[in-house]
Amino acid sequence: MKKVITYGSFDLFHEGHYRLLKRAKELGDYLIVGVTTEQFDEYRGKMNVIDSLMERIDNIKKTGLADEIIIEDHEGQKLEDIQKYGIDIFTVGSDWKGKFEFLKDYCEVIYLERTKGISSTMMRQKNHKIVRLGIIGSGRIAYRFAQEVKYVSGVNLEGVFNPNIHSAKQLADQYELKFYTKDLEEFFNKIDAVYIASPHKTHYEYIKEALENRKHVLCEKPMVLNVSQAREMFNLAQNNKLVLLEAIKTAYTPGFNKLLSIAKSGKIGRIKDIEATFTKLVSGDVRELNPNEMGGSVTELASYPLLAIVKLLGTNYNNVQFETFIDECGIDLYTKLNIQYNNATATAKVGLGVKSEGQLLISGTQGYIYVEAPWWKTQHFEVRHENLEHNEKFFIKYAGEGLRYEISDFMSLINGNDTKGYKLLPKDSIFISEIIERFLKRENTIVFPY
Ligand code: C2G
Repeated sequence: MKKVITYGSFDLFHEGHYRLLKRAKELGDYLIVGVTTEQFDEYRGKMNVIDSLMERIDNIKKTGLADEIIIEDHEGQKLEDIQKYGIDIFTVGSDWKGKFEFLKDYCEVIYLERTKGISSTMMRQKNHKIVRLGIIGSGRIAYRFAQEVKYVSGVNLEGVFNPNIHSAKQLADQYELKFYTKDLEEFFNKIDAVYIASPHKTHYEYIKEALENRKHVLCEKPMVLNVSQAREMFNLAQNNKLVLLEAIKTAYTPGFNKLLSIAKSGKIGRIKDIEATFTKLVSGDVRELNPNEMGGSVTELASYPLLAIVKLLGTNYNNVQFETFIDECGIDLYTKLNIQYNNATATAKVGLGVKSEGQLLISGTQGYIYVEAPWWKTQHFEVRHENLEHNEKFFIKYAGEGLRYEISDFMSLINGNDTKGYKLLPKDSIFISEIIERFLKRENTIVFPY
């Protein structure tokens, strides 16, 4: 008797799952299906699972395809099960291609082609629609994003748009997407929501088109480069009851949100000063240094430090000054943004041509918080006091590329689970666009030659 095993969350059970199980069953005589527990999904960074474990097990039972159903609740269980049950074949969808090679020493490993796209009939769950997501752009971040989407339940990456159709095709082929196109109308007709990962000077137009086509939008930072466009887009989204979120991934991570709650809890007294640094040395003919692409340290990197400042001190600042080093093309290669509030001050330091310590320091009247580099991936931070015995350390998981958290929150907002995203509010994004705009206008700016 040939025994086959496969695993999954099988959340919001749909045709893609059914087809996988059917083909898995046909590989042998006896099929065991492992269903992940909430704890294991949490551990492996699978987000936004809606159905309970029991519902997900029942949905498998109803197919009549499983000869046995087990639960998967820990790392390494697959190998144990293969030996425990005398498995001949391990199978899983092709989105996991290459991830289970280590099992080949114990059984045959078969990756079955994943069902592309979400057809309307794929809905077994009435109360939750699986969101059909599209990507605009096919650069580096789009690849990282496509990799992270599979860790979020309730969403399927359907296709990619790029005026450069070859670039779109490359990404679609690598992630086995249902379509790729350079026709924006065709693109919008096939999706419910869009992730905009195009060069930032094109963001405004794409956001506008998407909202006017009634699509929810998650847009890479910096979302737009001036306040009026930011306000206009958030109003357009709100008037159409659509979600518009700026994709500053740090804002949605568990670590950063833990940091904010500790910093605001009074543990370090009243916050008086913030210093947030993000530098990344680049050179050559790259987008970050291209004046035509609105490159420069502030437009490329300032969203992160400004996120920390606005989430800790708010949007009601009094003034901002800039000290910046400009190269011969007018690109800022190192900039300090000094922001004054009524009773606190903050400095953001960003650089593409100067290297510094990528730390976040939150200074208070009773102590301070030190977040080591890369603070924007917030995995470890320390609360430090005058009396060292009171110091505390915090460690929080940061899964994969850290993009699944923003994707998960985006889905929750679309499905209406969250009343309003609190992790990154429109007013926060508007604040960031205002500071960037004031820098681009060189207000209150001292310029140094690089
Ligand atoms: N699947 C598919 N087509 C889809 C969606 C999913 O073939 N459109 C397959 C997946 O490749 C997987 C199975 O259906 O083999 C279950 O999918 P998920 O519930 O998303 O499970 P997953 O998170 O991929 O976990 O230990 C668990 C395994 O790693 C799979």
